[in-house]
Amino acid sequence: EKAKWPKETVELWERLSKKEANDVETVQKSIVHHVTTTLARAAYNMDNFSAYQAVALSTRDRLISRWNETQGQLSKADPKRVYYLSLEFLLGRSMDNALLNMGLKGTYGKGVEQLGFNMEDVIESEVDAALGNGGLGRLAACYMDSLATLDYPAWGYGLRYNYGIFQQRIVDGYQTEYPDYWLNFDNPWELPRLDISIQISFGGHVQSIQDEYGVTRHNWIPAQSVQAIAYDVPIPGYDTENCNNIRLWRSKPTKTFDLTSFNEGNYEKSVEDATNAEKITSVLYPNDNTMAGKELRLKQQYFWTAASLHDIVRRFKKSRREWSDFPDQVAIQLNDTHPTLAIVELQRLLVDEEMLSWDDAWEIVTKTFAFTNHTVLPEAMEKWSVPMFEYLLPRHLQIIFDINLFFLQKVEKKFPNDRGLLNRMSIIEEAQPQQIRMAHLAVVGSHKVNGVAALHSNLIKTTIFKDFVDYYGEDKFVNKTNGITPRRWLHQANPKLSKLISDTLGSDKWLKDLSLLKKLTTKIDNAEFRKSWMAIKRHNKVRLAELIKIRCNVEVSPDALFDVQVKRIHEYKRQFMNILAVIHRYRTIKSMTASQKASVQPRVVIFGGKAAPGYYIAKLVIKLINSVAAVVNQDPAVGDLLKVVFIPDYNVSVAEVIVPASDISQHISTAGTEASGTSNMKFVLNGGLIIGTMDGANIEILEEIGEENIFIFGCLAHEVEDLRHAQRYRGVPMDPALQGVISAIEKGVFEDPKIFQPLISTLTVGKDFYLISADFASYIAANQAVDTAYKNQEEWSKKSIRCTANMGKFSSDRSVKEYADDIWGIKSYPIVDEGHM
Ligand code: NBX
Repeated sequence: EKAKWPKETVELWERLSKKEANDVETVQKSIVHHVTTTLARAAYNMDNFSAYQAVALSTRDRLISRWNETQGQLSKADPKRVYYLSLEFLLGRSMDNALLNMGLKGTYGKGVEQLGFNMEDVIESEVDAALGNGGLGRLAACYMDSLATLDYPAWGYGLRYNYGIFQQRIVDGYQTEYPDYWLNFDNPWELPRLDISIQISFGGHVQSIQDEYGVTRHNWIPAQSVQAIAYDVPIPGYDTENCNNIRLWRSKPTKTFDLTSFNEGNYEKSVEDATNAEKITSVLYPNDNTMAGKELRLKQQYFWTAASLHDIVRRFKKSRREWSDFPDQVAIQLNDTHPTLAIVELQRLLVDEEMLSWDDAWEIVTKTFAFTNHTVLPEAMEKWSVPMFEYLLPRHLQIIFDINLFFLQKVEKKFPNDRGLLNRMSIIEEAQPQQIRMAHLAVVGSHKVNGVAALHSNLIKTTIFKDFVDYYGEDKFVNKTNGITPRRWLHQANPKLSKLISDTLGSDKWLKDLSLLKKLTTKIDNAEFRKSWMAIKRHNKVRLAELIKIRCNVEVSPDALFDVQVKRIHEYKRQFMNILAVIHRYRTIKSMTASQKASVQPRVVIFGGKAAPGYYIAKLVIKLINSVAAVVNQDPAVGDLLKVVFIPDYNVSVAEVIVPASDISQHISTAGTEASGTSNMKFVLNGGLIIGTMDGANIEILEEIGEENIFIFGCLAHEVEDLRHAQRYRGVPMDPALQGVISAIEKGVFEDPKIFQPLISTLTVGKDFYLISADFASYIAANQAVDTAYKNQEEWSKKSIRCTANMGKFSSDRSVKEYADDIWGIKSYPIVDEGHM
């Protein structure tokens, strides 16, 4: 196109599209420009929020240049790309992260301060992008940061929900939910692509006809359709010009569709249909690790996978390659079973629309997809009822039945005469009504299946996917231990520690090669260094104490041991066991003489996390924590020896304050239930010790940091089954200490005991599914070991440094490299800095 232009025009464009300079004045000019034009404000009429908006707009300009340059160069080179399909991207705030990754934080900081604003306050004005529930969504965000930082050609695909995860407030000790309308003030971190609109259809019926060669062709005649509109979120890498993209889809009514009803004279119906179209991307489902089975959720999943695949296929077609080259150009990663319909949709596009043979199409499909499993909990396994599915996606249902038929025929060939096996492996569960097992479909349609920590990857091979391992062989099932981005979780969240590390190691290279932290080990015996290390922890604790004062109106001493459990509230994560142990601690202190009390290690127990709105037992746990806090915090017999707080509305930006301030954090799931956990990695990276069970990634953290630096307790995964059996059939009595705690609750020490009866019932002998009683004694002992260890601050500081020093493995850079090499077959593609805007 450039070639058509006269030389002068080309030169003019080149001259005017030179990249902006990185000096303070240039930055300030751009900020002021946005204040006076985009925001239409006067300089003296500004608050922190409008300052934030202006800085954000200026940051966004630079992001867009990098995004354009990266996408332009990648379009030309057209290397193999990975597409990460995730219904959740829990990004949190963007501005601080973008400035740090682009190396512009210092310049912007200076510029903003000179303009009369405090950079931290400006940063704090940003609302979180909370388009996720917990670990799964945050993992997607960490992986996007690593993919960009490592210069991998990668796009994320997700949904642009109008409402993210609900806001949690505590009213009378109970969780109450409020809508998170995060788009109230325009979102500067997205680029609406109103020109990119894809029609997505639902319902109707299938027409089967013979073509001229006598082959039966299936034609889906849908009943309705909506539009998918693209919104692009730029993801800048750290210390690179590469800037990747997350494309989020928004649903809109189609114009033609409105008109049909309208012309039929049914104005009301046409407006109703339009509203229904917008509903699809209205709200994020707030359940984690449970399956709700709602029709709207299925609509979300199809809307998103169909739009994404259409986009991916369109991009592939531009290169005019053979269809058989598709898996050499495209890798698609399924983040849990939520995007599994993409497998069916690609098969449908290839067979029905591109006229490939079934077998050729299926080979392409299975070479393209890979699937990550995040849980073994049965209640989390996605299943869709066949009648509901057929109503929404009739042609896709036929294809699923065909996939299943051909698959079971092969299983039958390999393992003849085993009806039980066929029943177990079938994609269709023979229930009333029949159910589609999405995990089976995902395994059958993918070339690799991975778990998210070593233990978990082994567990899925021996439990939920055992038959599939027997059929496909071991090689299809691999482990990819989760990781976290050190850019957000250390450099951004803990700037003082980041600086100390860079000063000590002589560079900030460790931020791109986390194994370099190992060198900190040489500083462990340096008292001066340990002092600086602990001073930073104390600074971070003061900051958290301020947040606790503001959010909970409780004063806590930064000299006490800060004990943290923050994560989604779930029975398997055992926050209940934690608060029961806190009650035990409270009762112990109450029974002490003054001189005994003098040797108690003061502790602040900090909880945070959301419960799914319909999860009654989890919500009662929150109520119990708050009831215990109310009693303990005002008991003069306890004073500063024990404080309990529940920090409301835990989210990514609150985590950024909590994680660097923790002395000990709790990762105490029943062995075999937490697939990996990722906050365990965040805490240890920040020099916080952990107490935990032999579950998920705790095991690998232990291997890296050494057993003397972690507090492990409780039964092992392989013991769980026997323990449950013994409980149920041999009536093992409740642990006596636990019995004492339960009696205290039942006596009404913490509000009306009737409230907590359903919670206590979960501990009834034979019904304690999560083995709180079985693990209770060892849990109490481990907590005592923590107290004892903490009293020796010199030794503790050595443990703390050793923790951070040995966390190299848990960078998401390592995880993403493993995916790239072993699953996706993609190479990094650093873009060339041509000095363009
Ligand atoms: O994924 C979490 C696991 O529980 C963690 O152990 C693991 O570390 C993390 C990342 O691999 N799973 C999770 O967060 N699941 C969900 O949030 C979820 C959301 C919706 C849904 C099912 C699960 N339908």
